[in-house]
Amino acid sequence: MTDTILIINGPNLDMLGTRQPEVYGHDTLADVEALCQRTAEDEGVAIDFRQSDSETEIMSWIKQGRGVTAGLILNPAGFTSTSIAILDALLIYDLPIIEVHISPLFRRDEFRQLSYPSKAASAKIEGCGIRGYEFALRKLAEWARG
Ligand code: DHK
Repeated sequence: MTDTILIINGPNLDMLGTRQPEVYGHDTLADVEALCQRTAEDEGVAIDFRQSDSETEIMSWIKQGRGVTAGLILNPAGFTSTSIAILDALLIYDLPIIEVHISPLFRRDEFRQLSYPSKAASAKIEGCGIRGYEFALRKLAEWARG
């Protein structure tokens, strides 16, 4: 059994740190990766950390992760409320998935409330800032250990 947790970040998350810091904070995507790397080392797992603006690429990564990773952290970002195709890829993935959002979607725009990925997720963390990735990684590591 692999001990690699796949972490996929959706569109515009490459701009963390400069993008609406009042909503997403000042940490960059490199800071998120460093936090995940430290957490992974602490938990004794490996990570495969990625970002893409492409729905096609995200679907491919999810499907390629099937059977060769132990779990998935997904921040679907702007695809959250639009992509049935990503939901279908997540249903194919067939391993534990935690959906993460940096901001508290529950008190943001109405159009952000619908999440297709949630229908395939085991858990969802939102509004904890980038620490949400750490919490998700610790939970997936716990599940991977059985
Ligand atoms: C990130 C985005 O890019 C938005 O499209 C989502 C999410 C919220 C976040 O909070 O991480 O609506």
